[in-house]
Amino acid sequence: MKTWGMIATWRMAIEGVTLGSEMLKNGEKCQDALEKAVIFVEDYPFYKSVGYGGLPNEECEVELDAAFMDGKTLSIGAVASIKDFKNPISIARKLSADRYNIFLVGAGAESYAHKNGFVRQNMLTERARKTWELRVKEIREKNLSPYDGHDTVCMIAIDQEKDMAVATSTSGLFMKKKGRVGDSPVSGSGFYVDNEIGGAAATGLGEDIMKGCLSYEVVQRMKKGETPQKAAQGAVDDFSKELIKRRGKAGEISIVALNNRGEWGIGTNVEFTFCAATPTEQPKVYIATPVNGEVKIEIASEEYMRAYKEKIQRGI
Ligand code: SD4
Repeated sequence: MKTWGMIATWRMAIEGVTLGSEMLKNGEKCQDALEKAVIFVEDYPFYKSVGYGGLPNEECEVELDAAFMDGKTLSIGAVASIKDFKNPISIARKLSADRYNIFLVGAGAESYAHKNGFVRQNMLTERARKTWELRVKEIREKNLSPYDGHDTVCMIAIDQEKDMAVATSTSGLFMKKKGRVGDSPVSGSGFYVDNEIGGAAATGLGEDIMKGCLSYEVVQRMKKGETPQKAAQGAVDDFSKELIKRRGKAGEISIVALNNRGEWGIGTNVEFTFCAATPTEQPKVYIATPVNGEVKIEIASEEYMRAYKEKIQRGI
């Protein structure tokens, strides 16, 4: 049997992974499977940290970051702080075909998207605006830290021809400063993939993930022969300790990894959900919980899935 595989961050990726894994099973390319899978997440209004319905910055604008990398050619395309375009992942993928100007930000990214016919859309939903208003009120009344509510969708895939790719898409940190960019569109930090080894992608506090170039680090650990699980968990543990030693604290960090044999693994320093599919595993949601230096990985129960759905659609 020819192998293929897909892994993605967070529960929100399951419908996309289901779509993408069908394509991989049918022999389609990993790049197409990833783009289609990420578009599903971007378009779904109740996923509040990616694409349409993503949570806004402190000025109530939805600024999005996305990246795409091809493991065969090492081509990269990325956009950051882009506003009012429906599918940032497709813009990032298109940029990855270019020789120069592969990472565009803000007005430059918007102008490129406009000239290349990408669909414009106001990405701020009524629901996201209400959430923003509530948060502003809470911050004022309870003196809370505004930075919270994040979840990037990151997906890595290998197809039957053993080609690999990775894609990320996010609205970044809720209440971020205008123009703030996290790790998700930054090569080596938010994502990395090399057909000859494997790929990794990160979610969590971008400010900390970037300090350790963690996706590249995981790929290099796999290059030395570590399994995706050992590489990802080892990189997260070692770097979290390093951050604590030098700075007194470490942000939330979770990483998904897939090697070029289609084996997957994850690393995390907080409870984290992810989705995976291979020829022998139906697309599933898993819950990873760090306990005493180990990570427990369980399949999400039907009750968990029901409660999640109810929670994301609940009135605000
Ligand atoms: C960022 N890493 O912009 C992203 C946010 C995220 O789970 O993934 N949060 O820093």
